[in-house]
Amino acid sequence: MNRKLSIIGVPMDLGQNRRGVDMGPSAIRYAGVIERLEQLKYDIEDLGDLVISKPSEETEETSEKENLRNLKEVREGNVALAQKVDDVVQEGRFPLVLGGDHSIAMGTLAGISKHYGNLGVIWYDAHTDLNSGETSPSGNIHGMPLAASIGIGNESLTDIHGYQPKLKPENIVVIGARSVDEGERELIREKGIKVFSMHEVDRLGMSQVMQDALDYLESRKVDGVHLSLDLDSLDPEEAPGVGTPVMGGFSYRESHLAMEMLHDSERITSAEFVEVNPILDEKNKTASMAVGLMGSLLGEKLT
Ligand code: HAR
Ligand code: MN
Ligand code: MN
Ligand code: MN
Repeated sequence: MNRKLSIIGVPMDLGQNRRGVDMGPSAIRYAGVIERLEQLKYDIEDLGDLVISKPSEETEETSEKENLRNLKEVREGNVALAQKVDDVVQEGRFPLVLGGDHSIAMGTLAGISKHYGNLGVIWYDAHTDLNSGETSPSGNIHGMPLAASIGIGNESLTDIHGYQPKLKPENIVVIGARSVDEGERELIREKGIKVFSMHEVDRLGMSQVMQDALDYLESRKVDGVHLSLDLDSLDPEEAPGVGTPVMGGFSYRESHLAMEMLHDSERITSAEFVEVNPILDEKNKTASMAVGLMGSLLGEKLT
């Protein structure tokens, strides 16, 4: 594991329409992320939070027409994030990105993927985030980052950082899906995207699913693996601080095991933790959970 870690906060809330997820990075910092990871003897550089601009009227017009809420500002924030992440990877450091809503995955992947020939991704989420303006039931861009990263959707999202696609559909593994829209289902079928839904996890258990996911990426000969973890993958009873909760999610223990297995695989080269919304949370529980999972991912062990 890369011992040099750079933390980037992204107070983005324009990819959806509930207040509060822009405070995710603060909540995660307050839950002690730096102290926790310092104990693991990482060389940590905290790059602070990006500045995200407020929505304009021009944007509102596009939202109506293209079904893409806050398109201009979401793009701008992701363009800035892509450059930050690009610099971090260039310096040989591990980028750890704190969200913010899941639209920021477009910028993270844009900054990372140009450094790899065959990047893989683990998308740990209750949703598959494979919508575009055409298929989205909400117009919320946080439901679109995975589609944009494979080159599907509006050019200003697919082209962030000046190239596309960022990912091959066959290098994606989704884990935890339990809310999938019709258009997303079609895309999964058409592109052959590997999805371990809650059904598979119930049948096989997390241990087997995670092993299968890692074996699958190994068979794809990926040269790096990005973990994109949406806190709504967890059950809302345990992680209530998210904007789009879906019942029937992972327990903390299952997720902790998943993170440990990812750590032990020595395959993870970057990560992001998104959708923490402290306004909807109970006593910063969800942010604390995110920090706990980061600890497990980065090698925290009892013995
Ligand atoms: N699929 C729905 C939509 O596109 C809900 C997306 C929910 N968003 C996230 N991302 N939190 O995983 O509107
Ligand atoms: Mn998501
Ligand atoms: Mn989600
Ligand atoms: Mn354990």
